[in-house]
This record gives sequence, structure tokens and C-alpha cells, in this order.
Amino acid sequence: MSDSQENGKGFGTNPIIKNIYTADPAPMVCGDTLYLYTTHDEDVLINDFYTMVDWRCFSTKDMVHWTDHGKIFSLDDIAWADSRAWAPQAIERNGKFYLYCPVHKTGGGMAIAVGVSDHPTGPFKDLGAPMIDEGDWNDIDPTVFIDDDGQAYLYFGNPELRYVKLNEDMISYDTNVGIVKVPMTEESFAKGSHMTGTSYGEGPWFYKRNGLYYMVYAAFSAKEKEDDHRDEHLAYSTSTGPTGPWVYGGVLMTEEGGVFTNHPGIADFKGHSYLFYHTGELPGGNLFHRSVCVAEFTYNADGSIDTIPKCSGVSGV
Ligand code: FUB
Repeated sequence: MSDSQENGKGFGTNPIIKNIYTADPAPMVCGDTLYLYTTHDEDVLINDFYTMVDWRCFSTKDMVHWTDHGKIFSLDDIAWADSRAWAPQAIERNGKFYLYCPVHKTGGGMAIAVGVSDHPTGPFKDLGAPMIDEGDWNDIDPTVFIDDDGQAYLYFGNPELRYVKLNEDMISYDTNVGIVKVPMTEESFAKGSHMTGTSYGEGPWFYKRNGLYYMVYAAFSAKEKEDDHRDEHLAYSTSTGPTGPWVYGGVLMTEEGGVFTNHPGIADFKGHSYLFYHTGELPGGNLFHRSVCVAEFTYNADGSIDTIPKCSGVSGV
């Protein structure tokens, strides 16, 4: 899988993965390699809905040439789940790799599984039980970050943003703190048309840069409801602390993807900043057949980010 043009270092064209439908990109930089975890939209749908049974991994050293590591974790590896292999995120700690994955629990609602591996490309082994399981449908789209003081946080949720403080083992959380519900205010997430009355929808991506914490997410604007137009855009909020209060920052990407969902993944790699997202732009694309793309962007001096246009690809690094 590669594309080349221009600039001596080549040019990687969007969508990044052209041979299968992928969505929900989650980059993880490890050494000189960027690993990209994705979901996988099956070609053939069951019940005309998201049909997703496994997670995929791809890697690159230059943003142009990508190695396909295939299926790295699947519903077959999670005995207590029966469907909906949804948006994951991976992180490394003390030489082990943790892949947080929303799934549908057999006989229950959505829950968050953790796969553990000695290698970024798996195989990942399930814990044998959900790590987050509130018995409702909010437990999706985990995003994980380890702060400078070693405290790890896992945020997740649709329609509410919630978080736990992970224990050092990364497979359990501080039950004294419990599952914290973030106040869903307009100051934090802007007025919008999702169920909390804010724009926050789902797909949070939590990270820190130059002392500022960022929460990037898929969002529904207030205007979209008036128009009965419900495609997601990407937005972001910031905070001076890991648990808020969050302050709405603005729109990161308009509804350019042409499909109902979008999903952000942010990474700094070899001196460049990237937003991974998904669209419906592969042939045959639609809301259940998405494709992962990437755009390069820069931060303003105060840490704010201007709206990032959907693009044809990125230059090699
Ligand atoms: O891909 C399935 C779900 O759609 C994800 O969990 C959401 O973020 C949205 O992209």
C-alpha cells in the first residue's frame, strides 16, 4: 500500500486504506513508527446497520508507505461480547500495549473491553470481563491518556462524556473515584443538538500538549437540528487540568465527510501534527462503509486550532 508524488519524500493520498472499509482511526506513536488502529466496516451488512467484528492495525514510518498488520483483535477473542466492534484506542505502558474497545455485551448494553499484548500489533488477549460496564448504552468510544505524573485517564461516552482514573495496571480503575460524569454545559461543549443539549456527540480524543489538555470529539451543531441534518462535525474543548472544567474551543472539521459519523484521532509524529478522521469517499462508501483519512495541521501560538479542511492526503516525512 503506497502512493508517491512530489516533494522527494512522496505523498500519501486519502483514504489511507484503500482495500477495505475502515473507520474510527486511533493513532499511537511508538518510537519511529506510527501505528493506526481502526475499526472495520464489513462489505456485507447485517440488518442494514454497522456490521463490525474486528479491529485492524496499520503502521507507517513516513506517512506515505503503510504496512497492513491485518486483524489484531476481534469479537471471537471476547467471549462475553456478541457484536459491535466499535471505536478503539491503544496505549503503551511499561512495555505492554492496551487496546480499549467498545463492544455489545451479550444480553446487555455497550461495554468497554481491554485487550493486552506484548506487541503493538497484537495478538491482544481479552481480560475475560468488561472493564467498564454500567449496563447502559453510554459506554462507547474510549480514549486513554497517561499524564506527566503517571495518572492515566480513560474518557468515553455517548451522549455523556464520562471518565475513570485508571490504576497503574491499566486494566482496572479507581473505584473510590468511580465513573465520573462530566458536566455537559454549553460553556464546555457549545449549544448543540445532541441529547444533552450540547454539541458533544461521541468519539472523544483526549491528550495534552504544551500544558493544555484537549478533548476533541464528534459533535452535532444546533443548526443541524433545525435543518434536520444530522451529520457529525468535529469540535474541540480545552482545559488547564485533566478533569476539566472544559472550555469549548471551536469546530475542528466541518461535516465534510459526507457520512453521518466522523471520528477524530490526533497525533504528533516526526515534528508534524495530524488529524485522522473518516469519510465515505472510497467507491461504494456510505454511512456504514467508511474510510480513514488524514490531514496535517498546525496549532496557533495560544494552543487553539483553526478549522482543518478535509484534504487529498499528506506529504511524506
Ligand atoms: O463506528 C461505530 C461508531 O460510529 C463509533 O463507535 C462512533 O464513534 C461512530 O464512529
